[in-house]
Amino acid sequence: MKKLSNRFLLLIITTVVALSLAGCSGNQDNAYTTATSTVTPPPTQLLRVVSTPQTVLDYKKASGEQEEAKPALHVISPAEGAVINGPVVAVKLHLAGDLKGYKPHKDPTTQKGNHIHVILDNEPYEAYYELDQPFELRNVVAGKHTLRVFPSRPWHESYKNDGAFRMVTFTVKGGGDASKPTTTNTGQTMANNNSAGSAQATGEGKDMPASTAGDVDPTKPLLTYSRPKGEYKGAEADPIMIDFWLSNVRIKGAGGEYRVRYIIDDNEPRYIDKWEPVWLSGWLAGKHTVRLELLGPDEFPVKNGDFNITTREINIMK
Ligand SMILES: [Cu+2]
Repeated sequence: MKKLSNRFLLLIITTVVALSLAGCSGNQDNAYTTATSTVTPPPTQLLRVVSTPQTVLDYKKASGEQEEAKPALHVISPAEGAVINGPVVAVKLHLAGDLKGYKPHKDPTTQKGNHIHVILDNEPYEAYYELDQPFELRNVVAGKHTLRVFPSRPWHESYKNDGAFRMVTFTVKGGGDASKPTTTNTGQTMANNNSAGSAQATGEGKDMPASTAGDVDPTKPLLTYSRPKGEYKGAEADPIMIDFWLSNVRIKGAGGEYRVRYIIDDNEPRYIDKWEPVWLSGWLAGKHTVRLELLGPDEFPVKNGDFNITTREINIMK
């Protein structure tokens, strides 16, 4: 919207300059040429789908058979349907399945490593690296909530095998202060709850009303937005990966009737028919919106709470 109005403003300026020059010379064609050559139009962002970047291919090679792991995640706490008194919710996960050496852990030198994506309601995820250390949600507002978790690789691509993804619904009574963000015990923002300034400060695009679950049916088709999120700098800003989780859905490319649609900024919608990451190149510096939708057989977004249409803001610094 902002971009459009900027472009519109530029058009007006160009026209005004052109008309005033036209007034001087009395030759409108000539004047227009002069005016447009002195005003540079804003560059257009032309995104294209590219192959997996070499750095990620190198990562995959280095992680060996872990790429074939089938991690199974279990949510010990909060239990499905739990009613929790007070604004603090302890998250306890148990990782099992065919791990082939897969273990969440942040390498202190590289600050990267396997981790679990933890999503409260439909907020951007937070990373959980050390499962033997506590992960707490603080200042959770009263009401019904969902928690979604799934294992992820160092470059944030999720594992997509059966059992990797879990969702639980729980209710908080006597919850926190909705004018303040919901955070983790380490101070990461889980939900901004519309408190002043913090969305800007974190750059995570968590500027949303007090976070609650909506009416999500775990047995119905569900798209879980995972990436992109937050800020991208330097080499990590190009290409950028779109990644998501699909539940109770067979996508078109696998013989089903569902499609994923994405819209970047105000651009033309594009479609994803395979459940795998999409790498996009050609981003311009600045803020962008990324919208992911799950479309049903009728080509309309599938209603399931508000989770099947998700828009995030990302910030690209170059
Ligand atoms: Cu991640």
